[in-house]
Amino acid sequence: MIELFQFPWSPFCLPQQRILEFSGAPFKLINVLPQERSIVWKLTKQQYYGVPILRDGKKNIFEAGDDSQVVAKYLDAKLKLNLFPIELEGVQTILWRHIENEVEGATFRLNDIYYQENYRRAKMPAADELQYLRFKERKFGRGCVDQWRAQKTNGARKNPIG
Ligand SMILES: N[C@@H](CCC(=O)N[C@@H](CS)C(=O)NCC(=O)O)C(=O)O
Repeated sequence: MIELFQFPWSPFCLPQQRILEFSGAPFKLINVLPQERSIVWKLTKQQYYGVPILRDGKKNIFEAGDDSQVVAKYLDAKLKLNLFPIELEGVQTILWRHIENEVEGATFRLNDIYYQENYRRAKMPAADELQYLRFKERKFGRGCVDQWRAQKTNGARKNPIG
């Protein structure tokens, strides 16, 4: 059975989960603690510590670069989903890097506003929340999560449809 190693609220991981759900294939989700990735490091033979990664039998699948889509394309080919139609390959190559950087980056920040609730919901140890906050603040600056929370509706439609 395919196993997806992930953070449950990561916009880099959620699409892989949705692809698996869409496919109808049996799969298992394994939540990796953001501060403790030794399982990922071991499975990738010390080549990668990010998530998501896949384990499929003896194969471990992980990204090759910031803009690669190794995991999604592996699932697409294995499960015969045709998510990357050949006639759209050019457009997809142009658009993908923006989705990868801007869309997934911004949505990650929006999900991180709820990191404490997310830890609880995923039954991840509450004691690790501090390390998560520290990691975010070292990357994005002190108070970043509070700032994202305060700014979360900026740019949102005043009268959202639906
Ligand atoms: N381009 C990769 C990016 C994956 C990525 O950035 N994952 C984050 C967490 S969801 C990560 O593990 N970053 C390394 C770190 O946190 O040190 C993908 O789409 O899978």
